[in-house]
Amino acid sequence: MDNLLNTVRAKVEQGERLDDAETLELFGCDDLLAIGELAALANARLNGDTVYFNVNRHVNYTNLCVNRCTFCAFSREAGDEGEYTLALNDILAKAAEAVASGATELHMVGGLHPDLPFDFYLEMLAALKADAPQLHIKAFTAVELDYFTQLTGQPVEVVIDELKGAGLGSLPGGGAEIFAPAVRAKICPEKISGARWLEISEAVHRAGLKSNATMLFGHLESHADRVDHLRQLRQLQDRTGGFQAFIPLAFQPDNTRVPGAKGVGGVDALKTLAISRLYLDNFRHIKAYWVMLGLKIAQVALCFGVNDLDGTVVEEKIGHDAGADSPQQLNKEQLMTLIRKAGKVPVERDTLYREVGR
Ligand code: V47
Ligand code: SF4
Repeated sequence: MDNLLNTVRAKVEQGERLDDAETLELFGCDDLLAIGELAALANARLNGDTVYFNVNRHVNYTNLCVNRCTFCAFSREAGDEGEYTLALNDILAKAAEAVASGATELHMVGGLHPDLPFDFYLEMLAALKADAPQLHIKAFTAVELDYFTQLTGQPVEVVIDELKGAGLGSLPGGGAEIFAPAVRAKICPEKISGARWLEISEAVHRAGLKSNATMLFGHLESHADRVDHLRQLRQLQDRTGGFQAFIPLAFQPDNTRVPGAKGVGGVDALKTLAISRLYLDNFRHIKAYWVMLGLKIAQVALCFGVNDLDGTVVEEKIGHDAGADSPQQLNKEQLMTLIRKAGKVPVERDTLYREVGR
């Protein structure tokens, strides 16, 4: 292990890439503090002491979904208890609240609704842009974009152009899950393949929009599956440079149908965040999504290579339906205190990582 850690240290110091075998070995290494220190070093070179956050609001417009991923406690079928679809006026009211609270971003994703036409999404974007032009709309995962191609019969490039024309600003990173087909077949058999997720992300970047990338971890995947996932993201980022942030999402097991899955402990979460920082040398931002990690682990992650804490969120359903015990929202002062108490400098950013305030 000392050999491994010395090799990784030399590579970090010289700005060289980790290879897949080294990265797999790191997942098996018990020296969490050494891995974290190396990740912190790699992060400091890119971002110094700065930790970003934003003031945003999540809106999940519907939980009806024609896919029934076994890890998802959020989705419902028509007629199920708790199913909902927000009316356009409800969505506009939430956007107005977001503006009043100083938000710069609306983060909108939903289930694959069985009946809503593609025009609904275009109208939603146009109405939001008309009502709240100051909000950046980060919306729709690659999974939803693929669904829109099925609804319209149009290629994804056309779907992206229409969404962009209606006001879409960028894409969040959901739907990536874990690319390994054998695991995908168990946790999300109806979802698009990892290859299609990557293809759509590439089309998004070619259209001039930024997006994020996620990895759902702590269910049935192996360490090798995680490395495979990271490898494919690093390769695509080499081609496009269109990813802004990588967000490892810690699996929440309650109310899900993943057999035997227990969720993620703090050591695994911190190690996965740190290794992501070390391997993904072409991602400037590694985000600790406090909703899934819990506030304490998200704060400690700031000393393990992480430089972004996401946002104020306000109303979160996907993680909380699956048992996340984090709060529903944080205000700006709480986020800044968390960051300061980790010895870092909080910087409010907009969606495109421009400074809003320091
Ligand atoms: O794609 C679903 C995940 C994602 C569970 O881009 C679960 O800035 C844990 O992508 N346990 C949606 N995770 C959330 C997401 C996201 C969140 C914050 C910021 C950004 C960003 C993106 O949530 C889904 C899926 O991977 N998810 N169920 C669960 N039980
Ligand atoms: Fe539907 Fe997304 Fe939940 Fe899968 S993760 S069931 S696609 S809402």
